[in-house]
Amino acid sequence: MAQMRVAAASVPNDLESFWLPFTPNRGFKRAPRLIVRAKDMHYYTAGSGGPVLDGTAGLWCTNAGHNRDPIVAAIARRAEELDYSPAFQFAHPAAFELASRLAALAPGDLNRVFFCNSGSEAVDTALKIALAYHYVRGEGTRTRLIGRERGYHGVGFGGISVGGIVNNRKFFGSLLAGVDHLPATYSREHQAFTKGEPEWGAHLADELERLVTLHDASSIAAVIVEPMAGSTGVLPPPQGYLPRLRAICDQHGILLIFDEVITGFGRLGYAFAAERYGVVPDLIAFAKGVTSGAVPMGGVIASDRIYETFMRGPEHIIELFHGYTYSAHPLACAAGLATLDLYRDEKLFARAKALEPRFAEAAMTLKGLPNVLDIRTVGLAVGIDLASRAGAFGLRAYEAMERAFRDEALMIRIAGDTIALSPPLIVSEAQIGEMFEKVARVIKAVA
Ligand code: PXG
Repeated sequence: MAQMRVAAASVPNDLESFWLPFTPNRGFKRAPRLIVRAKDMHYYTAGSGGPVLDGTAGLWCTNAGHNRDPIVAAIARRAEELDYSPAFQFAHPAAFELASRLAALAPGDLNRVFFCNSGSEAVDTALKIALAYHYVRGEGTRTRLIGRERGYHGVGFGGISVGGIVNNRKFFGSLLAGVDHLPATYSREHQAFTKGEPEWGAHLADELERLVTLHDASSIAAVIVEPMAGSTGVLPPPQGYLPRLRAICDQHGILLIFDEVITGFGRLGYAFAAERYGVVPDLIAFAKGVTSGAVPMGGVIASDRIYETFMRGPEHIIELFHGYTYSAHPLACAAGLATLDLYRDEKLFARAKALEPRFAEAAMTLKGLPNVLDIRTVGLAVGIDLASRAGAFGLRAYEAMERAFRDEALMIRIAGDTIALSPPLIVSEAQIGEMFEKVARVIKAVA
């Protein structure tokens, strides 16, 4: 059949063949939302409609805005001069340059950068480095990985195993063995309508002590958390929670991994959330904002101590049996360098920090609208919980996303019945106002 279609004079260009990721395919194909180009804060659709305001920086990634000229030019130049060079046993100069720039942005002794192509790969890379680190230093019994309920760490088997989202786990068999989870840090009862880090909840870090008592530290390799849980609805860490987690990890020789795939590159007003919270993890997973979404790239920043632990044995032997064909791809490195230049030259992280109070204030104007159960803000991110329609979890927010796109020319993200906004860091104060006015109308429309 496939052969016949290929041989046919004309292959139909319809919507059937593309199986969309994390999308209800039938609904989409009945009424597609097609984007054909983008610039700065806006998308443009296939029809004659006007610009659509990007309320979400793509999928939390276009932090410098869309199609920025210096990034586009850097990618074009690199495509002409070096399409590809092997990632194993060979390298190209821009990979070293980007790694140095990232090491300079990262806190403490996080100076060693391993490249991959997505957040999911970054997470699996970080977990594998943690396991291998203990192995090479002679503590191979440390194999257990600890994640957190409501955590999102991508869709690889490592990531869904340490992740805490039931729909990302339940279809996929037995997952990784030897994983446990900390409780989520969110409590509506104690935290509703908080701007920034809630006061309640630091004690939940002590649950790690309980897991250490249960499993023994000698079996635990690493703990992985998002400093701010993004995908499950913007859950900022309680005040003091992350330092406590760090202290408990130190006490028991457990590595601390921050998944900064969303929080990295200015979302919380700093290069990394680690800086905002004054906590230096052992490994940072990053992706998304490193290229402002323009070319897929991810990676892990490891401490000097971890890197140096691997640098032993005969010098012709590979120290870490891990890597991807497209690790440090030339186009991604070019995009990354141009993106970091933009962040620096336009002071976009500081801009996000300066806009945070205005953004939080505008978000809180939604309080009191029909079905709004909670609003959480941190940096340039907000989660807005809506009450579910009876017997139809997720339907109200789905309708809100549809209406926002079609009636208000605004792109929003949804998770269950939570709306999430996380605009590019170039957003203006006027656009922040516009965004929340549009969301207010949408929330009323789906009441
Ligand atoms: N870790 C975190 C913290 C993430 O948020 C990943 C890993 C995986 O990245 P990749 O590049 O493999 O997708 C993510 C991705 C949403 C949304 O709507 C969030 C993500 C991706 C798509 C949508 O919140 N996060």
